[in-house]
Amino acid sequence: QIPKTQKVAIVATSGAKVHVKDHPVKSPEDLAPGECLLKLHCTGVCHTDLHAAMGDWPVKPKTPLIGGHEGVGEIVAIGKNTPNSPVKLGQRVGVKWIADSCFDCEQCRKGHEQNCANVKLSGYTVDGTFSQYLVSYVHSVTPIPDALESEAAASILCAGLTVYRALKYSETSPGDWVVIPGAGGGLGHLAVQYAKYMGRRVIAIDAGEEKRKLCKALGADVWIDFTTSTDTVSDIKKATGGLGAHAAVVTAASSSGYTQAIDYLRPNGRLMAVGMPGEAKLDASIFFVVFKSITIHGSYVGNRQDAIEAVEIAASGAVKCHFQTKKLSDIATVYEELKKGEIAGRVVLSMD
Ligand code: 8ID
Ligand code: ZN
Repeated sequence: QIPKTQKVAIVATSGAKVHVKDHPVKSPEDLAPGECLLKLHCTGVCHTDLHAAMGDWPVKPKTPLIGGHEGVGEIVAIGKNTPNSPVKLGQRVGVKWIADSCFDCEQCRKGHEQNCANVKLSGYTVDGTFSQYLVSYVHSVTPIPDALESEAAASILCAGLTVYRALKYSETSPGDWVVIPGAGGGLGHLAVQYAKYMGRRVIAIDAGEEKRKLCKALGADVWIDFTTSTDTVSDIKKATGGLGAHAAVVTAASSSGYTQAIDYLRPNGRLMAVGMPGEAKLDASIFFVVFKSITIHGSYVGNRQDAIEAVEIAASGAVKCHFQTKKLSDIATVYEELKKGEIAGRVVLSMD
């Protein structure tokens, strides 16, 4: 009962308006070994999908493009002659940004699947989850535990996984202070929760009453509104006994989220660069990076193991995505709201 056509949200060329249209479903007979066909339940909308639709990153996406990389669905077919599939027909699985990688190159062998030269990126170099049916890869999908509903799992597959890994490599300890610029957004609100789960103290930075309430409800110790604070560095110094924060996990989608991080970090602090404005340069004092022994660490999504760990923490109930559910046909409005920074938490699109 797999249909021949489906609804997808597609951009014809970079910067064109996203629209919903009919699109063929790949026939199960045509799946290559290692491929599987998913019937998607839902997908999150990440700010990266907006970058992809606009084509505003230096590495360009394919066009026409079906975006999306936070999908959850059920396996309805597996390619013939697929050896050793770790997932079964009927199983619920998630699709993340790393759609698939070769697993045999140096980067893959070291667990850096993100940096595989032959990586496939969901909703960027291959079509993504803004579709009812999707071709995915049995060795790269993430199994979703029964305790986690599809809508609650969706945004863990990019936003959750990404901030979980950034915190994991932040070299902070329980009790340490972590600053999160962008804390009210999709990645940021999950970063607040993973950080609290790991016993860190959190300084949440974002704008507006709705995001303040959300961050405080999720356990942020300190809130700073970047639109009204007159001196973020001194606010952070004050909150941390004059010493500065141990790490910053910057999830803001603009370069302004990176401003002053070197100033508010304490010596040996880590700047975890996560937010990806397309054109901006990192403006950091070389002198103080050296003088304060600061580490700048680019943290790019995560590998299969990071995904499983992030999902398991969510399944335990310790981290919950705060989301509104909308329909695939609402996607153009969701992009407009993301552009204006109006979404506290995430939007998840239902495919039914
Ligand atoms: O692997 C990665 N590194 C990765 C993975 C997924 C997403 C990186 N990203 C990137 C996205 O491409 C995007 O550039 O992270 C960025 C944030 O994605 P998002 O969380 O999906 O975006 P959002 O929901 O719009 O949240 C961004 C928040 O940043 C705030 C906004 O108010 C919003 O709440 N913000 C901005 I814009 N400027 C800020 C500033 N100067 C700021 N918050 C504090 N200070
Ligand atoms: Zn994403």
